[in-house]
Amino acid sequence: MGLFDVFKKKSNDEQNIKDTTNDANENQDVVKEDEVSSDESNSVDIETSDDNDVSQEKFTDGLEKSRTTFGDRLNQLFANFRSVDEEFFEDLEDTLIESDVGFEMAVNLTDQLRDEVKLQNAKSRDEVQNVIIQKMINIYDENGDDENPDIHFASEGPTVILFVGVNGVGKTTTIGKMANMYKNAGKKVLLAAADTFRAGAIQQLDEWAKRDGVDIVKKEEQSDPSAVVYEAVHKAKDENYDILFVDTAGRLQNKVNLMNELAKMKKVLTREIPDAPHEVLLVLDSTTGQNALSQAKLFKETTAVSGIVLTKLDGTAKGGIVLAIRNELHLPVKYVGLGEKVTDLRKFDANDFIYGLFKGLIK
Ligand SMILES: Nc1nc2c(ncn2[C@@H]2O[C@H](COP(=O)(O)OP(=O)(O)OP(=O)(O)O)[C@@H](O)[C@H]2O)c(=O)[nH]1
Ligand SMILES: [Mg+2]
Repeated sequence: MGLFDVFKKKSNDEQNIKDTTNDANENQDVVKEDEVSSDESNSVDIETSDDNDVSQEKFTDGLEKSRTTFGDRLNQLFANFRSVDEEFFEDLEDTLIESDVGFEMAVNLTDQLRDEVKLQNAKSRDEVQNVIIQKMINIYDENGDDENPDIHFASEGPTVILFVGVNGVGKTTTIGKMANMYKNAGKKVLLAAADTFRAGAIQQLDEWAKRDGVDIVKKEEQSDPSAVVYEAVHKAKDENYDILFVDTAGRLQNKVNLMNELAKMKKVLTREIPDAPHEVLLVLDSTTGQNALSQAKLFKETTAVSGIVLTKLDGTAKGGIVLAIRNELHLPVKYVGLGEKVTDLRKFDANDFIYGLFKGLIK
């Protein structure tokens, strides 16, 4: 059994999923949905920048805070390095826990590193540091082999992307950013304001539509979200839109309502476009750390999530959550939010991310 099988088993066995929406224990009623269809052969790669170096620079700039704090802690650990003794490994474990890679992972990773350091007979600070960095990069790479970080596009007709997640994580903002990105890439973009629940939500998306110069389907507050989706998917088909982004409510009266609402929206979509939605992107706020992971587990149980958008990575020391997501959820992080501005969205690139986290550490 490999390291991550151990993590997976342990987290399945032991992790208590906390409910972060209103109603914790009612998900038995929720309809389990079919897998999200995907057409990998037709995936389109949208670059956020023409130039890779520039893109990486922006990425690492955005990660500055996350990197600095996580990196600072690791640097501090190595600055205090005297020898590879038990105290060092305890400090390492604490550092990993604080960066939110997850408790299980921090403990297991430290165990693995203990063995690896012994195996490679690493003694000096630089040797130990290199072993640790290399190991973390290997683990990250290994575990993402079967994950596709690209957006799946419909083979023909509109691609429908549904955004889900609890309130305040950044769904609407991400749609605003992504709509802009795809519009600039020459796509015909339509937004559906299917969060009819929260006061101001429709207006918020409407403002993004105006700012981005894209079209929107909206109805009055409290109207049936599925009616909005119905109208939007018809419009998208009839008027040959390339992409339909559906904004959903982060909070309803309770979790069952929320999940049922999502199921209903999907039913309306599939009636019009059988393989829709082509993506269900779960938006997670990285500043909530392990809580984000619990939310993800909950959504994954009830909705066929196809990928993650990790927001607010600009404001957190908890960059380790990316490792936790990969290891515990096996869902690809597709995009990351690095700020509130329209340009603060990046396609997730694992190497850039690792580089961002460890930049300055490798001498
Ligand atoms: N710093 C930072 N702030 C972000 C990012 N993404 C979103 N935000 C902010 O987070 C707040 C909530 O974002 P929304 O897009 O309204 O979140 P939501 O998920 O649509 O929330 P509900 O509609 O209430 O469910 C806003 O103030 C956004 O500007 C990000 O990547 N970085
Ligand atoms: Mg919203």
